[in-house]
Amino acid sequence: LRRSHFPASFIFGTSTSSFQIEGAYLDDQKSLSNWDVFSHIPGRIEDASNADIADDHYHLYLEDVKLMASLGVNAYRFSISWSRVLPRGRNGGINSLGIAFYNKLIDALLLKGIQPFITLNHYDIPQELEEQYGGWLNSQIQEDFGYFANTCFKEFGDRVKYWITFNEPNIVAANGYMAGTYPPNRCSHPFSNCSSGDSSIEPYIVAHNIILAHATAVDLYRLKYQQGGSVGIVVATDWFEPLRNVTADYEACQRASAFYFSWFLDPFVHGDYPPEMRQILGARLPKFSASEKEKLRNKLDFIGINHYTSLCVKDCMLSACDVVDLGLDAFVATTVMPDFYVVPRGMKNIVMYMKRRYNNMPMIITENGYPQGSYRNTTLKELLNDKERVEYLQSYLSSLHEAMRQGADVRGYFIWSLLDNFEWLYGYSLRFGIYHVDYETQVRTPKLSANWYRKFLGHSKLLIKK
Ligand code: GCO
Repeated sequence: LRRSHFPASFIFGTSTSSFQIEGAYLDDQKSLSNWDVFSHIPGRIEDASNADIADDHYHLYLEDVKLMASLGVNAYRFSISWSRVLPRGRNGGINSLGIAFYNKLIDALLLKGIQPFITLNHYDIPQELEEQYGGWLNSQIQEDFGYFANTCFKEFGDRVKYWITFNEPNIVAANGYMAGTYPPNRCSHPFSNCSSGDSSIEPYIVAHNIILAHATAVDLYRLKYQQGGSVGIVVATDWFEPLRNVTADYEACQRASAFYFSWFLDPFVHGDYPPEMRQILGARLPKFSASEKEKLRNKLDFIGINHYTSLCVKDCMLSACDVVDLGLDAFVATTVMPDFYVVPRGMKNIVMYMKRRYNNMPMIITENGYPQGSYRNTTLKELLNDKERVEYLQSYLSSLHEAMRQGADVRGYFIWSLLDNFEWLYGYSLRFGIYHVDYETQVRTPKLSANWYRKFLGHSKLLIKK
């Protein structure tokens, strides 16, 4: 497979997020985010680390832009730290120092011919919003998010043409309010490590607010500005395969997809939550009023797909959130990350599913990547020689290409991630970068995969190790 098999205008990039790479967690008047606070609670992060410094990208961004330029990518997806731009939310004024940082980053990218793709919200929100009124549980956040989005459109929109409102809101709702593992750690299992919460309704309230907040932001973008760009949302996807070749398992896959990601897409295309969810959840699922349905209509310019793995599903005929019974041993454990299996055909399958269900709306693969871990005592040499990652990326790209040959309207592909970084609950113990980061010295070193991507994209100069 070659670069030339994809359209010339195809977007090839790398992805990151603010919390995972920026560090500088208190610099230049930034306030604490919910993830800053959470990661400092003992016992929450696997390796007892935090993202106070992370990749120090806040100070090293110029070097990181150079890395991207040397790869030959034409796009970069990154997120804006809400607490850097609006440390006190809507009431405290715009932090010009935060704005200046993103302006410098955007200008440096454009100078190298790299299109900025901005994610407005990639998990982290100002802690103050959580404390003031309960964050995503409160409909007030719709307006706060609108204010934040509007600030970004106003400050950056003259140069930025691709916007993503939310990254993986399905994970925010599920991990924050169902499993209770991400902030604000709400759930109703007495045995787990979460504070109070009601998993039978809260995830759905949170989702409702996020979906309406997306529509609010898109309305602002389209009605207030004529910036000529597009706005999408990014969902986390797994491809679900039936464990047995029986109808019950096929239906279980349908339910799994509905509850996992169609939850956040159906409302914008079909005007309501997936039928499977409405049927199973009944009154637990909030309803869209007639005017809200109107507001949601046609509010996506593209669908962002984060795709890494596939899972097997077995029907278990239980309650709503238990419909996904994962036959985990059905795929051979292939990576260091739990539930992460290498199943290239999943890429084509998920894209074809989206094509069918959403009338072939433009799609962008906003994340695809491969973890390395220090569970296995990995040496620097092994980490740099990441042939498994190269094989993974090649095989998933081929699978994506097959979907495109079958008519799927895919516009771009981003590798997660440019750099090793703070991998949420795993801290620094999992490494997704195509550049290795030494967290003591902040030295970035290209892995085999960086050289592969660069060759694939058509740059010929070799990246020399420092
Ligand atoms: C996301 C993802 C990323 C992860 C990546 C690897 O929210 O988009 O969680 O931030 O780092 O998916 O797990």
